[in-house]
Amino acid sequence: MITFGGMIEGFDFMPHPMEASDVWSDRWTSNTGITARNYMSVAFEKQSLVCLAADLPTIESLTALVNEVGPYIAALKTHVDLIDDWNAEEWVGFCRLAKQHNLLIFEDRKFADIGKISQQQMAGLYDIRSWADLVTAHLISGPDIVAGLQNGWGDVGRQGGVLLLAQMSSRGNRLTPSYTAEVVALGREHEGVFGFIGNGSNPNEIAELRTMVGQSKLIWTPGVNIATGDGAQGQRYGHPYDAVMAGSDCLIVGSGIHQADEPREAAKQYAQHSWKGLVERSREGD
Ligand code: 5BU
Repeated sequence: MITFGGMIEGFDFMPHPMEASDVWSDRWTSNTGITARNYMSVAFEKQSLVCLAADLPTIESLTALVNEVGPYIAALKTHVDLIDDWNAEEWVGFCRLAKQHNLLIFEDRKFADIGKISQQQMAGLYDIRSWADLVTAHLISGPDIVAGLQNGWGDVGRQGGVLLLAQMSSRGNRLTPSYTAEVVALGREHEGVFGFIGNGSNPNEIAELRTMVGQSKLIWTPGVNIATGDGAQGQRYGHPYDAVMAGSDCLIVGSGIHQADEPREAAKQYAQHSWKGLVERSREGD
């Protein structure tokens, strides 16, 4: 049930549900794992289903961006290997800052190797297992990759969640519908998998993926921008509201925010579209 309650600046056109379960509906009751619940709680508190794809080249620029948009996003997605001045010491400080903003940290590493090597790759120079709350993986090498990644977190006494790539947003990708179905069939049954990556540029594909996935896992979608259509180098974009209405639980937005003239205003807008979609979706009983 949606209960009318407090309102925050910028969201006064929407009533504020009292409990996360009001707005997440079956997704909340069907997902009791720590990563899914943490994400849904933070998204509820911030009224934002936005994950910032923070694809900037220096720790200083990343820090400034997170300070600017932190209140309007629920998660922070990184590609550690594109940061020119990455170093362990400053990275620890940056992750602390992300936690001060109550953000889940997501390394979009797209692991793809055999289980044992994936476990070792969670360590290494970047030591992803020590700071990432979630990571992406392809299932191309078979199901043991999920156990390998979970063992990686286990090696440092942490817990985390894996998002399997079931679809991609880029033009001409090779993740065919039959491959998507196989990924979903396996991932649905796996405790270490808390969700799937879907193609945010195409609401029909998201809806098909949602039908396959059911309620018990989340769908996170890159390829989202208020300016829909083709992006740079084969990227494609769909609208944030449409993606949520089609069944996406998290909008991964990069250039729509970090290349905007006013990143803070842009983040706020994406948050509003996403929250409006979630509230309307819950009213429709989805
Ligand atoms: P953009 O600037 O909003 O296009 O950034 C998209 C981000 O999402 C970028 O970090 C990609 O690595 C990431 N991404 C994607 O665009 N498409 C996919 O299918 C997957 C990840 Br998986």
